[in-house]
Amino acid sequence: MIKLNSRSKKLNVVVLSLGSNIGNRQENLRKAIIGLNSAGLEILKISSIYETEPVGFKDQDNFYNIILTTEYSKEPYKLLSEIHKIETELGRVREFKNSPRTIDIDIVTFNDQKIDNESLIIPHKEYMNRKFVLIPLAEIEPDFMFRDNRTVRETLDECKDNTLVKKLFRLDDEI
Ligand code: PH2
Ligand code: MG
Ligand code: MG
Repeated sequence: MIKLNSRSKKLNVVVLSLGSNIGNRQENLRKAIIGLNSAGLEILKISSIYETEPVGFKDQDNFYNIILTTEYSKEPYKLLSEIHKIETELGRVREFKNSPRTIDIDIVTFNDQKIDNESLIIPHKEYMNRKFVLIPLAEIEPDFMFRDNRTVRETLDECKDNTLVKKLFRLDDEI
């Protein structure tokens, strides 16, 4: 009997968007990445950190946002429950829609899967309208193709969001 190594498992490519606008934003992002890695996600690429103006509810502090590309061997709902655990551990309290948060981890895409129900929508409904998602993703994977057959670069070219998204620095050395 040949023992297959774990690399032979089917791996899903998952794009994640992380944001923080309470407390030590850089530290919150760093801890979230470590949490995701401990939960079984293999981190492929990490964008720079971007300081971004809030989209939606405006009366809150600027965010730090980052994009990760990852590989994951389990199913989307398992990932969602791992994400909720990490968000809770990092002190996230859900007050109202788009309220300030220590950490928010959103699944942007999960392979080319489409899921649409109460607890989980994939791809993320708003990715095409958010420069804080598209600019960091374009930094690391400009030719990545969404389900609609448009690349990140093309989606960004057509995005009408005009909030400020300012590149700061890379986290890699600190993880
Ligand atoms: N997240 C939101 C709503 N608005 N704005 C910025 N700049 N960054 C975010 O991560 C963000 C937001 C909902 O999750
Ligand atoms: Mg979000
Ligand atoms: Mg979220």
